[in-house]
Amino acid sequence: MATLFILNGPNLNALGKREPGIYGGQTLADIETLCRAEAEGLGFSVDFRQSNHEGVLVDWLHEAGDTAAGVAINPGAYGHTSIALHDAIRAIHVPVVELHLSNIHAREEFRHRSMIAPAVKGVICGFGAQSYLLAIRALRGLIG
Ligand code: CA2
Repeated sequence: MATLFILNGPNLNALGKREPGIYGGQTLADIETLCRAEAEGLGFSVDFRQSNHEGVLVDWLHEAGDTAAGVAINPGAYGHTSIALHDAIRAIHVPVVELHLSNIHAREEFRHRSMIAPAVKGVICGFGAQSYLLAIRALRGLIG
């Protein structure tokens, strides 16, 4: 069974504990459960990971390039800053979809820019936990 990597960046381990008005009340474990059900229904297995460290996310993208069918990434705040994540996505040859829980364009100006958006196949934001499920469906279409 082909595997989707679902990667999560800094502070997403704190979901459900604070800021429910912005990010929803679900924990990352709740979102992982939803992603597994969605992906398995589409014939994929899921490797779901979170790190607060930029270099770890870079390593996981490289690993995905060797072993995964596609990647959905919520880069957290590194999406706004990280040339390293941009380069890592450009370096791999599997489809990558960027996602955010919140609508980053409706928030502070510093969240409007995504450094990785030019390197990914597409961007989904603003749908809460549903953003993850939409990203999985987008990958299904990209992988064919
Ligand atoms: O909307 C998203 O998914 C974000 O990627 C979430 C990031 C934020 O920096 C991005 O701009 C948009 C934040 C991750 C979670 O941060 C928390 C902060 C307080 C309480 C719980 C989580």
